Amino acid sequence: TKTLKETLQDIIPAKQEQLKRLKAEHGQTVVGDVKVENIVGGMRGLKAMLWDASVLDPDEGIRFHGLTIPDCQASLPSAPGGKEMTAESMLWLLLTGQVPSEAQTRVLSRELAEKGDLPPFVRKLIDSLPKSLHPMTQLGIGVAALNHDSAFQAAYEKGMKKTEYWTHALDDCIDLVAKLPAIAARIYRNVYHPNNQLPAINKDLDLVGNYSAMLGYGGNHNLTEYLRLYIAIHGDHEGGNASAHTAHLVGSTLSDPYISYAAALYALAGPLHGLANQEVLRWQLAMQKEIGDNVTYDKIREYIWKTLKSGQVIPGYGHGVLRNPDPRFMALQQFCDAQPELNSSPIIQMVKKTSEVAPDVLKEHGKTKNPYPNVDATSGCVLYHYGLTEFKYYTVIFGVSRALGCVTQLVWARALGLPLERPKSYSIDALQKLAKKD
Ligand code: CMX
Repeated sequence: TKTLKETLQDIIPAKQEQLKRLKAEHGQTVVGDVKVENIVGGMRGLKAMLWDASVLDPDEGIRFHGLTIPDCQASLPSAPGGKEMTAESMLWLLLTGQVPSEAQTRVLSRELAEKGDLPPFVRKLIDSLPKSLHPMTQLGIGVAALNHDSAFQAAYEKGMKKTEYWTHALDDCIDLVAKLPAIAARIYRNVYHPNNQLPAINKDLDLVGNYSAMLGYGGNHNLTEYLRLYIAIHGDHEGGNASAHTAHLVGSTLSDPYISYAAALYALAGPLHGLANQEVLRWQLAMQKEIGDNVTYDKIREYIWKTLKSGQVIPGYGHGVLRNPDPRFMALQQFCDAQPELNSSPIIQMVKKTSEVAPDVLKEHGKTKNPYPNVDATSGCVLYHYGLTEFKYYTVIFGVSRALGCVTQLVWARALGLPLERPKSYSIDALQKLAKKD
């Protein structure tokens, strides 16, 4: 049974060769146009990044190395006693393009558990932060501080060769993924349950099993399973989303994986990106409060219009790329549908009813290119139902997950020797001049 590093060692040379040939033989091939609207429109639709691990089709949603979410659910190993795919099996798939065996997943789980404890100074640092500091800000601080022990940075200082970049990046990336649950759970404990003891990491548990236990929900099998699914499917969403792109950009300066991912976390912390799952719950609870017990489609419709007329977006709806309901939303809905307890929960019923009404309202409103729910429309409400009600914390869980894709990107960028990312910019005047020539 090969380890993750050995598997990568086998795969990397052929990919390096493929890229070298592509550059040499097709470097001048034109693959698209750049329009003024791309430049002034946040580069939407501009295909200008290299990313192998996942592709986001506007209509059918995400595929991880060609596998849809249902394919992954059917083929990626689960934790002992569970059914949902584990975070480490998703990480293996993203990094290698291969479905790991159960034995390989267990070896990786153990490695992550063995590396999961935080250095004492990081514990102290997190404990010193004010409770009122947003949990996402705290997460970024904890992750950035781990670069104290970065193997990549230490090797760079000693003058490592380019061909060695990826192995040191991989060591840091595995260490980072391993330590994220302990940082994230410590923040949760400090901010919301200061009297709770944090349990020791169990070497026989998977990454998310340990995370759930450290959050204080280890006894809740269903929530732990939900977290496994949540963390696996939020892991990667191709290369251009704000968090993945940030990790890639910062990593391209040869910043080590810890500080590259800390930067990505602050992109995730924006309300148009990962913070939306916090916003959805705030919005759905305000809706619940206003509507009261007698929830009807008409009342939900009215509430949506009220939000739109006050100039706000409907959180959990729309997407920069997707043009259909998000399959991640559907996977989480299916998880709810399979459990009568969740199905009868008032907040989950309200989310479902909202998703049946909102697309028509948004179509009539006529602005958003995608009137359908994205994953954030439902993700937080299930946590809320299970008693994890502190919604300012929700994006931290997304932050534990998104590392899977970002570290994959960092390892491969170093393995392929990708250069510093440095696009060229235009001024408005220069664009105007170009447009006049047309
Ligand atoms: N409610 C109301 N208006 C919306 C909307 C929504 N959910 N989604 C888009 N619009 C509006 C935009 O604000 C924009 O209006 P203006 O022309 O006045 O600026 C117009 O529709 C066109 O936007 P778009 O091209 O459809 O969407 P973008 O690619 O610019 O933005 C996104 C995508 C996700 C930021 C946007 O749909 C949004 O704000 N959604 C709500 C927040 C959200 O759910 N974010 C989570 C996304 C998933 C993730 O990254 O985690």
